Amino acid sequence: MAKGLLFDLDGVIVDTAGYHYIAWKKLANEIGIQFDEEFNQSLKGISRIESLERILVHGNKQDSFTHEDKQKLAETKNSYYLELLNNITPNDILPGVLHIIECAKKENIPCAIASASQNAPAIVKKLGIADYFKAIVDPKTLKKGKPDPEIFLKAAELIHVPPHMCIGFEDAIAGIQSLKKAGIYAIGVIAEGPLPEADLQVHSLTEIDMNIILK
Ligand code: B16
Ligand code: MG
Repeated sequence: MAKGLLFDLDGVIVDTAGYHYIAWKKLANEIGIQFDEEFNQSLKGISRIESLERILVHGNKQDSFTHEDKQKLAETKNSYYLELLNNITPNDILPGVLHIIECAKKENIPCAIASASQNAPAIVKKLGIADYFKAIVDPKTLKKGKPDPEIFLKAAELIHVPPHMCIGFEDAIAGIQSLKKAGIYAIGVIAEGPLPEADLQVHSLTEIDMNIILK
């Protein structure tokens, strides 16, 4: 069935959402904005600068900072996040992921990462699985983030597989919408609420039958 596998990172391969939350919360507190874990859910799959914009709107401070201020705030958040990433080891790879990428490797099915995170190459390296991925999309090269289809179309292009012959794995609503607009079969990994727009929903990648996916 699939000739290429496209993976989101946070929430699919590793759970870094908690680290993003701690880092954003620290920054938000410094500028007098409070937000809870429920609001943090709405930042899943959303780029760093767009996440900051949403936090500023949430705190009614959207007009309080210049473009340069916002760039600095985003950099500060990332420095907090990078400190937390030091804790990541291969033990943090989510269940089922290794089995899927190992099967894909054996069958010569290329895999790519389509993450909004500019830290994706460093995270994949820390997890010890960089060699399983033929390509990692650089989100800085994209015009639009998820839910626009651009990131998954780019990932398919980088592994030279037509989108309709790829399968994508995503945990965010915006990511599922991106996959569907790109014409890619979407497997939704449910963490909180359901992902009704996905073609298939699972609670864990251990539920994936690789015989069905690859044959
Ligand atoms: P960075 P994904 C996304 O990862 C996260 O879900 C989102 O919370 C984060 O803001 C975004 O990456 C950007 O991350 O600040 O590291 O560039 O789910 O697209 O893998
Ligand atoms: Mg995600």
